[in-house]
Amino acid sequence: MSNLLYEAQAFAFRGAPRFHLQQRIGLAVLLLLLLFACIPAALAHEFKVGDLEIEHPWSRATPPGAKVAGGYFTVINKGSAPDRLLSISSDISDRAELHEMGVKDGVMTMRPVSGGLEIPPGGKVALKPGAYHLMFVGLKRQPKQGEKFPATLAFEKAGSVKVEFAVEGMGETGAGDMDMDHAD
Ligand SMILES: [Cu+2]
Repeated sequence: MSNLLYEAQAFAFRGAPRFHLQQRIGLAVLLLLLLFACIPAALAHEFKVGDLEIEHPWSRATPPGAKVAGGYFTVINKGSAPDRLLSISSDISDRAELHEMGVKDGVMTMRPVSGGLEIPPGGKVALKPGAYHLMFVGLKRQPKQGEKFPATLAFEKAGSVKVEFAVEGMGETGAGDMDMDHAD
């Protein structure tokens, strides 16, 4: 028997197997954590048009009878001129509006953005719960968790681009961001 094997065996008989088991469980937990950490990245999707990148458009499942659903994504402008998000359309609703949140007299309100949403050159604008967001108004059906629905975004300079909104769970707030109910 080689010295190495003998040593390994001796080590094993001194309670090493238990240590190894714990190590293995630790490793399994770590791998699971890594796997879960990778899931959002795997679900992330992006679209390009001109100098713009549209990252991870997502919406939220709605309860039966709901008339509106939110829409969120990030636009990155890699160009040297500002662009503007002018309009959004989708078969899922009668229309889509661009909203912004604000506080008026201590009350959180949202109002339509007029004149489009500027995307500064070399910058990005995030549409997310509690901030700028899309609102699909007059839902023709309820978006279901796990599906994707198509929409078209129209930009002033870059033109139109078809994207897909990934529908997430009803409670999804988007990476822990503040959430608001839309009661309109
Ligand atoms: Cu809104």
